[in-house]
Amino acid sequence: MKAVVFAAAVMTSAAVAHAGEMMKGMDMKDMSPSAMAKDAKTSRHTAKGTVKSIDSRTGTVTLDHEAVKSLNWPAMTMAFKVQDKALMDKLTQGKKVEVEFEQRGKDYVITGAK
Ligand SMILES: [Cu+2]
Repeated sequence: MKAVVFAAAVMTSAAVAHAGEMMKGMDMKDMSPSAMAKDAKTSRHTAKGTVKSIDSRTGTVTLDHEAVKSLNWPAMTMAFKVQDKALMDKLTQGKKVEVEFEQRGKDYVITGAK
């Protein structure tokens, strides 16, 4: 019983560490070559996910999103910039959304949501 609880705890912390890695991966280090090539030009992507938190001061939202095939991203939780305030207002905490986003430099910017 103890061993099972321990294993579950290890798995949970590993998952958290992995999420952290994925966030760093956003800085291009861990991206596969094909994903990097796609990132070189501005292209649009869509992601389905749930709004986890909103920071209106920095204009970012954190999404728990499903895999994004066009970027070779696995499902993860990460922060996105939001293009403008009107769009920001559509993103409420806990809402399930489908967002359209694009890469601008190091940022991923949400340009549309439904
Ligand atoms: Cu992501």
